[in-house]
Amino acid sequence: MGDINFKSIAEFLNSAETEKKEVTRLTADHPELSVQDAYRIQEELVKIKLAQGCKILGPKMGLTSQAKMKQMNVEEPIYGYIFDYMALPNGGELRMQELIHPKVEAEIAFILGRDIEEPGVSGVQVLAATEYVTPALEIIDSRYENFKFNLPDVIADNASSSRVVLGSRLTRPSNLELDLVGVTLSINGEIKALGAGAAVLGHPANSVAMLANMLARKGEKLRAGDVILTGGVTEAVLLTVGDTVSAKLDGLGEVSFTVK
Ligand code: OOG
Ligand code: MG
Repeated sequence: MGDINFKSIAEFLNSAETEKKEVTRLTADHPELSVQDAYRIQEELVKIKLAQGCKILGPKMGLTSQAKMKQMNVEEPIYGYIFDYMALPNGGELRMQELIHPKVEAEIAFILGRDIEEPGVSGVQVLAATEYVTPALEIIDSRYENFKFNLPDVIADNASSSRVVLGSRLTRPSNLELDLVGVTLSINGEIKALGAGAAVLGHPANSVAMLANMLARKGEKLRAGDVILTGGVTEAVLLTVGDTVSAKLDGLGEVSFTVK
């Protein structure tokens, strides 16, 4: 797209995040915005954050389950980046006043033991490169009005990344069947959503494989130590002040936070 400055759009989206102000989705004024343009904007956004001293914890996948794709009305997995300032301690507090209209989703996170750079990598190869898996609660907070967007909008907005809480227990993936791991997401003790690892592209390792392949096309790779969110197993749930949120994942443990 000729008349658009990727960097200034990235600055616009970054200010929406820091000022906690929702903005009109980009495709309302620029319906021609492509997925490729959107990733260029995301790259500029990442550069802005890195220049501000933020560190990347790892890339993440989004919209990898039918539940999420249906809820957001977007039909393709995407990736974004999780930064150090987004991490909250397990059992910690999320401050509502720092965010716009946050939602929570339960995920399985992978921690890599070595780099993955070979193109066409499979889920089996991903598992061999994975040191640990751990439960995660991702707090997403689209910068767009009413949490509504098209595919290029959400890509440019760093896949709605906002906060993340990782579980305290790390488990080696070797003896687990991650597709069969049952997941419940509860708020104030009431189950709001539930599912199994298989909801994520048949097996969460497939999500990491898809990510590796998407990055390989850009000449990038997954690195040892990267913490990778594989995408919400179920639909995301809107948060309210006073909520105590917890996810339980069979064999992996529990993760929680409260909303202040
Ligand atoms: C996009 C982010 C999706 C996931 O796990 O599916 C995501 C959104 O739903 O706003 O993080
Ligand atoms: Mg997510």
